[in-house]
Amino acid sequence: MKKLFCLMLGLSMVGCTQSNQNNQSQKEAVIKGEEVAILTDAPQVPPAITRKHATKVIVNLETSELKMSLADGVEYTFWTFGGKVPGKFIRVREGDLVEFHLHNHPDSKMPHNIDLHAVTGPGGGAVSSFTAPGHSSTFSFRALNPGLYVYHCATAPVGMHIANGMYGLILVEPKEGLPKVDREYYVMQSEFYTKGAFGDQGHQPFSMEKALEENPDYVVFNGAVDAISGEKSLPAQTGETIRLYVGNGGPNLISSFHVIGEIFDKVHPEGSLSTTNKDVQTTLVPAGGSAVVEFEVDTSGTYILVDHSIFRAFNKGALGMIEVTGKDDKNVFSGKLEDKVYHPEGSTIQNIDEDPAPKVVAQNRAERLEFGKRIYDQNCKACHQAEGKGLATAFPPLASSDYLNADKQRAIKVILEGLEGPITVNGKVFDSVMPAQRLTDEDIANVLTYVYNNWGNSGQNVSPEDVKAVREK
Ligand code: HEC
Ligand SMILES: [Cu+2]
Repeated sequence: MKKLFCLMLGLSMVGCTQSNQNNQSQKEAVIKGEEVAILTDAPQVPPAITRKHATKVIVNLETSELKMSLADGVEYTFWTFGGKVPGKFIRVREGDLVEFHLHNHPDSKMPHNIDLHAVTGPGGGAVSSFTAPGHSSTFSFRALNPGLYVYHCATAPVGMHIANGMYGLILVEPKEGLPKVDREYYVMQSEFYTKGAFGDQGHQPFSMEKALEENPDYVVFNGAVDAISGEKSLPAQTGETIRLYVGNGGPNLISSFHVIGEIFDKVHPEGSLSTTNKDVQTTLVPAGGSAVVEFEVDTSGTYILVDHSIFRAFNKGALGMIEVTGKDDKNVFSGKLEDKVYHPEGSTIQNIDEDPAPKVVAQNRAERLEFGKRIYDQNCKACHQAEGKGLATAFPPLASSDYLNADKQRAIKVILEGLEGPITVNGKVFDSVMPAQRLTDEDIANVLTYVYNNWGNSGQNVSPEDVKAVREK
């Protein structure tokens, strides 16, 4: 009856036929005032929303195409929302009316648009926001459903716009808000497909072939290798609760998101804030999807964020860090209590059995250093860390290493044959195992010359003949 009445009056169907919930958001349609959204670059998240009513929120986002670093020595022309990859984090409240202004920088070569998964409406806003270089488009939408949503460019070829970096997250906070936590961070995984292999230096163009094969060279958090590790690790203090807004821009891969050494106390799977899983080790983040994870950090140390499809983490870049400082809780974790060499009968140093890399021959010293860096990044960095810093008691430093600098022949032998048993490096004892590295004489000469000529080392040079001499001994 009511429906009929509405139709007769020619009123909108929405007001007449839909459920309580929508009646409520209808009530909220009476919006008070307006505000301009604060947008942030990853890993920062805009402040929590404290207002208790819906409002009109104005979002200004600019697309631009910029040459930036994808990895040490590797450049890529990124297409961006807001000048960084991932794009700016947008935070609104359920019921808000979002007035979206998409500006495409005049220097852009491509038109761009935006499809926000938080939008109810055709294309998620894609058609309405299609914008040529040097133009702006405006459209608005009502944030009906709370949750953490991906947005991305949807201009043809869509895959290419996403592969070049055009994605980000928009959080629609539920009306009642989110529980307070000590820290919130924005982490977004994605892949890059380059003409060259992982670590190949210089400017790398996009490879359509590899994108079609879904075989990326890089899988990264926040748009570059090491964007959130080392000096750029996410800081936290023991006893704090951390909330990570995790997105996956894809374009192709699903992430098995995991934090080494932590258990997620809470997961809102697939970005659904109305669903909570507890005590989770690894959560799937689909391409074009998200998850919100929360955990308390009880004891200090480095906690490593990975895609647990683990070759992506250690060989393609999908690795980040949370650096937790503060009081340790020995009741939660003791740390290493004892370390002894374990020698089962007949054990020998293990060989990592793979074919040596194809031979590239350095023509001069500059090339030897350049190729050496590549070998280092691919073969040594996983253990000896960036800039040869080493890791706690597990991997000795190569930076300013007295052990390394004292004896070139011995260093060559370490790489050829591996090393085990106690050694002292810069006054600290390491008692571990380094597997023999299957590298050519040329590669060993390159990597050692690179290491010797960086990070405060002695500046010695190592030639393939030096390596050959040690190998033949
Ligand atoms: C799987 C981890 C791992 C990889 C990969 C690795 N190392 Fe090591 N390396 C170690 C460990 C562990 C030791 C210490 C062994 C011991 O305690 O006897 C070591 C020791 C050394 C040392 C002597 C100690 C020092 O700090 O000067 C040198 C030199 C060295 N590695 C160079 C390299 C180079 C160059 C590469 C790459 C071609 C490489 N390592 C790859 C784990 C690794
Ligand atoms: Cu685009």
